[in-house]
Amino acid sequence: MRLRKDSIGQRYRTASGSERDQSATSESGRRLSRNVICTLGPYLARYRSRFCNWGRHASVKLSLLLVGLVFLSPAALAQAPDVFKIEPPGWWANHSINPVRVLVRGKNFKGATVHAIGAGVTAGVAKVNDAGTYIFVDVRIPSQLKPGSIRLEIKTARGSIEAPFEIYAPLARAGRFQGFTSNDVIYLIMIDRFSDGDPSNDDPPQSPGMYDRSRTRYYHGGDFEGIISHLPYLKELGVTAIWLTPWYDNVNHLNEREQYPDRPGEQKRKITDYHGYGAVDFYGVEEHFGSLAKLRELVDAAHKLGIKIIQDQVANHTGPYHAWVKDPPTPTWYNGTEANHLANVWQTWSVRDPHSTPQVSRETLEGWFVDILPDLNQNDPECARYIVQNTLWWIGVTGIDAIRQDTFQYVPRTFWRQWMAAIKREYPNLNVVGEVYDGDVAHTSFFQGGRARYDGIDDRLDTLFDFPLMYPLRRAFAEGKDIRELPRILASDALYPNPSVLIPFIANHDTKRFMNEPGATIEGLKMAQTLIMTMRGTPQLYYGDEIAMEGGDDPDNRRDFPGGFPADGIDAFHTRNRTQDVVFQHQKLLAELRKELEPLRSGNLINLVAKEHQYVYARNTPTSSVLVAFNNDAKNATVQFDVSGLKVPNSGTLLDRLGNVRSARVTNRIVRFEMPARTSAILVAQ
Ligand SMILES: [Ca+2]
Ligand SMILES: [Ca+2]
Ligand SMILES: [Ca+2]
Repeated sequence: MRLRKDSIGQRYRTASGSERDQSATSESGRRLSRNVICTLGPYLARYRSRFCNWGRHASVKLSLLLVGLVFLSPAALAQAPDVFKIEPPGWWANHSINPVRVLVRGKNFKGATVHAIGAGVTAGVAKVNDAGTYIFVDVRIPSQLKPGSIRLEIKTARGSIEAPFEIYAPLARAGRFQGFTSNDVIYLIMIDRFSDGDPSNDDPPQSPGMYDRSRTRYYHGGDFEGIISHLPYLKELGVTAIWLTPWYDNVNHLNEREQYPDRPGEQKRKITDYHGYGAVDFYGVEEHFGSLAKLRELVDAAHKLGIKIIQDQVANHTGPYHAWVKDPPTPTWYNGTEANHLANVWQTWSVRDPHSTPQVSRETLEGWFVDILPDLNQNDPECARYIVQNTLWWIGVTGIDAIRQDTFQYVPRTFWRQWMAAIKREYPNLNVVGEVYDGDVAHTSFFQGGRARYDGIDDRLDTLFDFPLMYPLRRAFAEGKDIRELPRILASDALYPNPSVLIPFIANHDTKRFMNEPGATIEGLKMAQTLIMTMRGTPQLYYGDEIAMEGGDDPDNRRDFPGGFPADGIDAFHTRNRTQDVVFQHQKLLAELRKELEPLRSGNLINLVAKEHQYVYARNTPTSSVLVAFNNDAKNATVQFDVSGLKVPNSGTLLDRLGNVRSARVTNRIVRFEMPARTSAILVAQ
């Protein structure tokens, strides 16, 4: 057994890195069998501290183990059970999931029984896989059990071994597990590319040679510490929630399976999984980013400033180097095997097509991404349960507020229904946004929960990113095309069970930067910012857009934030050039106005003017209205419309809080004003 406690004592992980577990442990087995007498000393020394920690029974257990070892032959010892990993490594009393289903990975488990040692905890019947490398066992935790360490004893005819299991102290609920609302402004951070606050983890000892800032697909050093130190910057910008790209432990060596050119036109080369979407340990934290303790520090520090944290979770697939790929816990854990699987064909419409068949949608639901990423089979009840518990574990140990779920449409909605129900049962306020990367409202809206679809399934998903709005937003404000595409898309809002919670955005880590669109200008970017910050739902910003960062397709859209990497000698967090500051100040002002003006957060949306280059809508509560106007033309425009039915005076003057419209007079319910070329306005009653 090669488990050790991490720095905060909340969990255990393998000493050598999960992807090397098996080779490392077979070495341990060989060492043990070669010479019992020679290896007994160091073997026991390795475990002494654990035995000492286990209290008054420790000396008895140590004696039993000694007796066992002395009379076992080396061959028998080699066949004794060994434990590599316990998932989850702990759980809570009084949790909505009890018993918790524990997955033990190791070897020589054939015929094993599991016995829980400690304070009334009980272990159910052990289910062992054919290879004897996994045990599934239910661990039931009595409701009044105090936090602390217990042990799971795994016994076979060849020997026994004990593995630690933690009973966690639950985090206080106040100020945690909050969910985001339309009062929030979300900011997406790609952890590796935002700020390097701790150079000591840039080239970690367990994963050397993956740090090189000159390579677009290597680690660049960004980490939790860098985010902690820039929380005040985000606060100043008006951010109230941060979506962090995945922090799961990714593989500790170069990824040879996925090879891409560093830059377009160059030769393919090995890459790193700096982006975090190739988990090899769903209970681990990527060491380039920091530790679980540092992550918890980040969540707490953000909460202190009134900033929520959104975890990026991936339930569709693992990285190609996950230990499960060579040795799956069940025969159907993945959809197919490394040697024999479907490739994903991206026929996403087939998943919602009432005329489709399971055979047709299979390639989309079960195919491996880029033919490489092993596709988890959520129809396997053990796999489904693993994912559900893993989600609840992260929420419970970190205190996060919401989840962004990756590749949502590639997983059976029957699973999402079960997963969402489990989340809401334990954390009713926590919400989930799903990634359905598609510009068609008829398609995206199908995946929002709240309504059973033709197949009788309501997947219960809270909300979605507004991809359908992103495309026309870019065409209008970057390319200068017909702005009426925006109200035309919004006209389809009724297809969503709840459009008022959607997440409008300009860009994310999978799109090119707005400034790289043909025709993009600072004026266009500012109008796009005005739109998402005054639109229904919760706006989401992409790191660096507030200073007009440029970048083409992935990975060029993930450049290092200027200022996050001290060696660069620039610091756009504090010192911006004129252009950067114009965009930053506009974004900041929009956040202030959104905070101040309730209609922008919770009002209904009424379209008032839709012309080729001008667009005006109102956001209305029962007591007040805010008018948002755009002139997307290259020349000034006169805008005029009727304000009947809005909460604005029938006569008087409206004030543009963005300062672009000089005088907007209302006369006999008609408002009329001049708008300068390529500007937006937020008009309120004086
Ligand atoms: Ca670092
Ligand atoms: Ca790693
Ligand atoms: Ca899938």
